[in-house]
Amino acid sequence: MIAKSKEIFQHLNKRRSLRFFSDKTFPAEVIENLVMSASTAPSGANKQPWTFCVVSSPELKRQIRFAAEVEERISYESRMSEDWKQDLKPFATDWQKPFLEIAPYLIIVFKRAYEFEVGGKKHQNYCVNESVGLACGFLLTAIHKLGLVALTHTPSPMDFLTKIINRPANERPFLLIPVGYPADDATVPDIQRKKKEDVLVWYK
Ligand code: IYR
Repeated sequence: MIAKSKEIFQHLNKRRSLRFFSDKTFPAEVIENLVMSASTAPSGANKQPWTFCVVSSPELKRQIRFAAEVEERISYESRMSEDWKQDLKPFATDWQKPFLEIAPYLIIVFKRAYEFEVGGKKHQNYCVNESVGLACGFLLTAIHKLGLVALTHTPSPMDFLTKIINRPANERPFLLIPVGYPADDATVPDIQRKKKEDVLVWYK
């Protein structure tokens, strides 16, 4: 069990967020299996308050990239604090998001704040952020296990996604996750994970 748990850690420790994608694609059925893996996550009162929208249409990807870049440009130029921009220096990010057009699939995860009952009355969901966060964790793990890469992208604000793909009023965008293969010349930032003594506290 110790050896197996070490293997799991070593495997998950190899996962990296990727910003440089290849346009190489893979079967849609793979994405469907990944989404259904995510949808096995625990959720408040088992309400499964998530919708995974998968965009492969080049035209929609183009529109999403354009709208994201409009918002990101404003964010980098005026909305983000100096501290924030300083903290992002190791990632060398800017407002340009070509990966939104290059990656074969964009999974747009929506959280469902409430459901519409018959008759139109609203029924609240519970622990929605926790639940959808867990489902996204499952999704990233499944993507990594398969040898594919992803980016948990949060253009801000994200409401343009609701409009472009025409989502209902009970859904709000949660994460935009391009999925695919890394570009041949992909690089990742030189960053470290925290050590055990900085993240784990025992009470024996
Ligand atoms: N949304 C911007 C900025 C950004 C914010 C965080 I928090 C990051 O971890 C990385 C980037 C962008 O995607 O460039």
